[in-house]
Amino acid sequence: MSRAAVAVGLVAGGVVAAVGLWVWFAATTQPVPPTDLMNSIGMRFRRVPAGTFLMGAAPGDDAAEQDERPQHEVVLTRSFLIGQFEVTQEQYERVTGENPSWFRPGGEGADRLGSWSDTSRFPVESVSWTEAVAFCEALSALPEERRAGRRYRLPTEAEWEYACRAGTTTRFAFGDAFRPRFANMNEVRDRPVEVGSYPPNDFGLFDMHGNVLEWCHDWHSDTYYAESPRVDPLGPEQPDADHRVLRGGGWAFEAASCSFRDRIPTQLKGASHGFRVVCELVGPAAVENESPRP
Ligand SMILES: [Ca+2]
Repeated sequence: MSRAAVAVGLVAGGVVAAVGLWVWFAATTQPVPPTDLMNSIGMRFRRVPAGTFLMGAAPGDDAAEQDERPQHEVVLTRSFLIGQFEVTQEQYERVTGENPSWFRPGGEGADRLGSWSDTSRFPVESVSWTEAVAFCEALSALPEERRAGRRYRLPTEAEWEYACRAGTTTRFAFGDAFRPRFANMNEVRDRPVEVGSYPPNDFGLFDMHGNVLEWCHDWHSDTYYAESPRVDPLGPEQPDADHRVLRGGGWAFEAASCSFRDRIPTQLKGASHGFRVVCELVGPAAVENESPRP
């Protein structure tokens, strides 16, 4: 079925009418839920509400690793704006002047792109934790972003898992079993795809499961969950090693549940490693937009 036919079908079914503001993106992408903020380079954000959730693997999840246990209650006291999509190659290059991605025309993975000649909406990958943080700082320093009172950072691991679950308690945000139509992972494909090619979760976020793994702010520790603060945890102060957390699995990995944790050294990078960012409002923008604490 053509994209136009699908769009007509959706309209006829009342789906688009029901949500009013949904827009239609590029050829392979899904309808995009309403965006709460779009910044000066076109990055879209959703405001995720404050709330309480169970972080980590449920006791009966036999596939979970030890560092996903024990499952524990976490309270996030503030809402936050998180990217609806992984940072794209176009966005990364616009801010840094570089596109380090393996999967781009001229890149080492170009032979796997098939007929794709434009990877601008692929997630940027082959980015280290240090480079992801540098991107956040460079984006925050853009004149338009400074004027608007917007600062960027990586999500904390708790924010990431809360955003991924989107109120669900199953292993994946789409159920307890992996289903390939919901995420680019489990080695179904041999490369990343354009961001937003799979359905969003209930918070309107795309590709939390799969496509590329996403760097989080936190250091990794195998034992952190046994001692994590209940309120707004920021990860261990002392890591087991020079390891930061990556979440969500990727195209080259087995199906990764909401609680799955990966970690690698801060300077390491690969063709499965990308990120998304959180936007913080400061100054007058914060007063106008920040939700009250619960
Ligand atoms: Ca992802």
